[in-house]
Amino acid sequence: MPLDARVYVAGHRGLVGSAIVRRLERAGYTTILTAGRDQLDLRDQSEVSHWFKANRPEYVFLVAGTVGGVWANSTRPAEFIYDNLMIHGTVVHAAYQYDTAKLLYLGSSCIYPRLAHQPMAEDALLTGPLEPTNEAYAIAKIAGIKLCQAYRQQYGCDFVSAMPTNLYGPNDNFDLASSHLLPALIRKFHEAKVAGRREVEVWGTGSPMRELMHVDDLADACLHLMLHYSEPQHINVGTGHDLTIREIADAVRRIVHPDARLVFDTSKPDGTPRKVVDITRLRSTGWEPTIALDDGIRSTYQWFVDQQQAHAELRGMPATSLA
Ligand code: GFB
Repeated sequence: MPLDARVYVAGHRGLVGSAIVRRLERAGYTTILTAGRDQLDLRDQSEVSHWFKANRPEYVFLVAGTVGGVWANSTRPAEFIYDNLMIHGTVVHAAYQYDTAKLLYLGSSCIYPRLAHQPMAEDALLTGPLEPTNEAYAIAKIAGIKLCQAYRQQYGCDFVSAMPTNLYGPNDNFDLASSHLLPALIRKFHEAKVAGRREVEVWGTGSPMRELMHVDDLADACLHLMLHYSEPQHINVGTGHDLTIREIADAVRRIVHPDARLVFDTSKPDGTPRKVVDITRLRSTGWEPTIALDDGIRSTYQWFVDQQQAHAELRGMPATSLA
C-alpha cells in the first residue's frame, strides 16, 4: 500500500475508524478518504456504488457499523442486524465493482459460539449456538466474513477479515444505555467521584470474563494485516488475556475513584460467560499488542475528562467542577 494510495476508512468517526485514521496519518499516508453519515448512507447500495465510482478507493478499511454493549445489543436486535448486514454488503460489493485492490473487514469476537473452547481459535466459527444477547449482531458479522470469502472465491478479490476482541479508547461511546463495559465504568466512577458518592453500580454478577484491547493497538494491527495478511481465513486480533468484570471494574476504581465500592446489579445481563481469543495466528504474522490495560484505562480516562471539560467550557461552566 504505497503512501500516496487512495485509502478509504469507512466509519472514520467511530472508535475504530478514528484510530485507523490516526495510525495512517502517523505512517505518512497522504490520501485518506472519508465520508460522514450526512454525505453517504452506507446501507444504500446505489449511494455507496456511486461514491466508489467517483472516489475510486484502492484500499478499504471496512470498520463502519451499528455497535453497542450488551444492553443495546439485546434491546435493539433489528437495528444491529439490518444496519450491519446492509453496510457489509454495499461496501464489499462496491469494492468489487470498482476494483479496490484490497479490503480489510472488521468483525467481532462475538461471532464464536457462546460456549466455545477458550481461548477461541478461528476454527471455532459455526461450531455451536451463539450468545442470545448479541445473536443478531453476530449473524451480521459472520455474514461479513462469508461475503469477503465469497468475493475472494468467485471474483478473486483480495478481501480479508479480522475479528477483534472487546475494544476501548478515545472516541468511544460513553452513553450508559448503549456503551460497552469500559466506557460505562469510566463514566460511572467519574460521576460518582464528582458527586461525592462512594457506591458505583456494576451490571451483572461480576463473574463473566472479558478481554480488552486498546483501540490504538487494534489500529496498528489493522495496518499490519492490510500490509501483510492475505488469506481467506479470518484472523483474531486481541491480547490473549482476560479478567473478570469484577477485576476490570476494580482496575477502573483504582485509577478513577479509589474510595469507591462496587455494587452489583444482577437484574442486568451477564452476557457471554467468557470470550478470550486465541492469537496464535496473529502472532505468527509477526504482530504483538503493546498497550497495558492500566495505561490504556489511564489515558482513556484522561481523554474523557478533557472532553467533559471542553464541553463544560463551551457551556460556560467552570471546568474545575468536573475534576
Ligand atoms: O462491553 P459489553 O457491554 O459487551 O460488556 P459484551 C458486558 C459485560 O460487562 C456484561 C458487564 O457481563 C455486563 O454485565 N457490565 C458491568 C457492563 N457493568 C456494565 C455497564 O455499566 N455497561 C455495560 N455495557 N456492561 C458485546 C456484544 O458484548 O461486545 C457485541 O454485545 C460486541 O456483540 C461487543 O461483540 C464487542 O462483551 O457482553
